[in-house]
Amino acid sequence: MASGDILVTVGPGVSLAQCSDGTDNDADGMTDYPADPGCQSAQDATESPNPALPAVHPTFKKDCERADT
Ligand SMILES: [Ca+2]
Ligand SMILES: [Ca+2]
Repeated sequence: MASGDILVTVGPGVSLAQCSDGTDNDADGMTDYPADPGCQSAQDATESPNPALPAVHPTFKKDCERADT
């Protein structure tokens, strides 16, 4: 890396928020706030849901399979 290369300097201790960096950081097909539901604001540090949302309840699925037999 060239010594003159500087990435993004926002301020001391502040990095560019994933929800405003123009990249689909968590690869869910949606990029940045407000398109990505994981972003609570454009300043949200991550695109991942916070807290993570359980997609399917394991116990619920087990109940369905049991009802099927
Ligand atoms: Ca992003
Ligand atoms: Ca995303």
